[in-house]
Amino acid sequence: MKKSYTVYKSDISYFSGKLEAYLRYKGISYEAIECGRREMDKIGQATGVKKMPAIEMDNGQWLFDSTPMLEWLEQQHPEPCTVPNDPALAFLALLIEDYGDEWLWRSAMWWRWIPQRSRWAVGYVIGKAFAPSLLARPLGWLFGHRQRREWLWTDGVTRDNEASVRDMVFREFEFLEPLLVKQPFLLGSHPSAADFGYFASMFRHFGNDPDSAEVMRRQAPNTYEWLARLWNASADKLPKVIEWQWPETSEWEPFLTRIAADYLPYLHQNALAFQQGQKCFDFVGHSLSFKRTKTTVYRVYCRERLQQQYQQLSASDQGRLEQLFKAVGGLGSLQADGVIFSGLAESLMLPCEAKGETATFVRIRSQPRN
Ligand SMILES: N[C@@H](CCC(=O)N[C@@H](CS)C(=O)NCC(=O)O)C(=O)O
Repeated sequence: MKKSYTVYKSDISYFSGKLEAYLRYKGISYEAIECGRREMDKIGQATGVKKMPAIEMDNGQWLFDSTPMLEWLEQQHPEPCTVPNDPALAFLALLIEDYGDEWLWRSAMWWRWIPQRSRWAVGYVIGKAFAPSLLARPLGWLFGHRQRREWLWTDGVTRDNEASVRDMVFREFEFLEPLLVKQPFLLGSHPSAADFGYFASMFRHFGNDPDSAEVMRRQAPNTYEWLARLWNASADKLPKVIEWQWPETSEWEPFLTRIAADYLPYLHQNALAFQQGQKCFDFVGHSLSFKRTKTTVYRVYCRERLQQQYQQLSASDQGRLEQLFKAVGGLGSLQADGVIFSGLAESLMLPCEAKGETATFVRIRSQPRN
């Protein structure tokens, strides 16, 4: 029997892992289809964007892009809730989801595509999914080359800063390890949007690829355990009452600093570059800088969403967040220069009708980055 949701995904895909963990926790049944060339073409023709994951519904409508997808699904399937009922904490959960989605991507690309063992292993898996056996290895090789060029060497990563990009994951372990000893999920007793955002890089990349998975098993066993806990979480195994924690314990400080002094300034500088029509810009952050990093319209949309969510908060909730971030540099770069519109918001309103684009149109149209 056809399920109402057909999920197009891959078992090595960052955002597919995020979506599937969410669906599993919610107890939402779905039929999963592993993506190859045909499925990717189908997604592209239906949504206009050739990226996974995507969901085809039995009424012919489609969902795509994991963040608006989770938002839409949350409205349809509110229990168990994954967005805290405290509006300030809800904002924080969405901010962490976004940070996990976008900021950890670069380090995940480093760990997948730089160490030879991981590059060959994952390249082969991708090659097998997209080409006949004989061509799997050459295609995997080509894909690895494309990924390194697109997401590292032409995106601000150089021989000088690549060690810092590699080490981003260790900064996350320093944060996650003590936190996950104290509590099962990032914001307390139950999974929230923050967990799912973090899960994308941690499950299908860091916890999966040969080199980083071994590093995680040895250096971050609590994080490794959390991956399985979240993947296998369900409301009936958890306490009836959700206890959310306001993030004020000491391990949060370096993490909140990364958000306030690296990620939000990155989103701001990226949005300014977009507004000024620059294809790339020199990002300067607190712990990392990227010369000639690519301007990414999708991340202008991410900032626009966060700004709108922040503006909807009451003055007192905004005040609590300001207070939380005060010691680590404040939330100034979230608001700096006002809302810069990406022009993407309308196309990401879900669900969407199947667009019926031609495969050629989707192929020649440039892919949005993330
Ligand atoms: N913003 C999108 C990003 C989706 C995305 O980047 N998907 C990757 C796999 S994790 C993809 O399909 N890439 C196709 C490609 O690189 O050609 C989301 O949150 O779903």
